[in-house]
Amino acid sequence: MAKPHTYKFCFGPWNISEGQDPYGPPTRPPQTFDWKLAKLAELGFEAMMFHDDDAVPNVDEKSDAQVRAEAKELKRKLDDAGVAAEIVAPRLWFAPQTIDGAYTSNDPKCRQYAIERSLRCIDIANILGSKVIVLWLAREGSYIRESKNARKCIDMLVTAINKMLEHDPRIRIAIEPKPNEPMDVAYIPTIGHALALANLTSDPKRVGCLIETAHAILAGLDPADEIDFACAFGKLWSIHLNDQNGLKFDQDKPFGSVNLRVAFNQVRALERNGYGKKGEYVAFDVHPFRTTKVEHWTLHLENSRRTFLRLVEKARTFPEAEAQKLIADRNYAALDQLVLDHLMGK
Ligand code: XUL
Ligand code: MN
Repeated sequence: MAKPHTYKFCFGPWNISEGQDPYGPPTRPPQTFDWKLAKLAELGFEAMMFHDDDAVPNVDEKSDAQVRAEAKELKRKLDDAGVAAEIVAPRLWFAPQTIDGAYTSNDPKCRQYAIERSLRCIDIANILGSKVIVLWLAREGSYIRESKNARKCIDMLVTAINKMLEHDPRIRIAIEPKPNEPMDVAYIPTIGHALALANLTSDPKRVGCLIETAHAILAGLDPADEIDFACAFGKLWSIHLNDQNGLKFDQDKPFGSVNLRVAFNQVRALERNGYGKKGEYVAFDVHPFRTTKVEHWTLHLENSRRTFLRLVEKARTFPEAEAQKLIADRNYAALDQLVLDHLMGK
């Protein structure tokens, strides 16, 4: 029997966050990037994920030469720590130019800004040795539907992605859909939308997706089914595992924290699709609770990995033959209990 593969894990500097929310200030003092990198390496995670300005702070204020020099400096740091750069994502929701959207802004100058920033993000990714650009299309949608022409916006998204594909013939783009927040309604809310959009671009095979558990739940979908759908196209290039308690704000809770069975089914889907065998990482896009003390600051990350690995064991020891018998007999009540008993342990 083939040896079961081991997974490689990853998180971003933003996942060691300070606890601010729309109603209150930070509850923990900020830590330096170097501290976060050291922590990641100490915890035995294999890679870090980046926004362009996590890699090169204040990227908009810097010349191309400066951006390259700083990216090279970061690459040296990562090599010294033995940590890979998983992905780089342009932060297209923070600058004044992206107030009314980035690629789909009604202002052509702002759309141009978003495209230029994305091309720079690719240059940074190349220096860091990362082959995937993640696009969380945060502000591509509307608060007021009449404010934008959604049909034109789809063309604008395609134009922007084509520019990126043209800029670098090797880079791949993984779209991370989310149905809402910060927008009321997003143009690319699900994996189906992301992969359909990929087909409109100039090189569909280089446009895939990243699934985030919380985002799928916010869309009213089961993240395990989203995983199987993306994998049927060979297009799941990264994953943000976390958890979400229903239709609320994006909670980014530790993996499995709300619904262990939904988490189990995501792990099963990853296992049956051989996720990770082509070098893909398991990333945890999780945040500490606001109440977290400084000395417990990385527990949400360690716990997410621990839960993931325990669920891998549960997936690999699932009584498959017994389950198949119950499926053949259409005895789904017994199958339901078989799953629960397996998860709870005897
Ligand atoms: C937002 C989100 C982002 C992306 C990266 O909800 O998940 O952190 O993962 O831009
Ligand atoms: Mn995410």
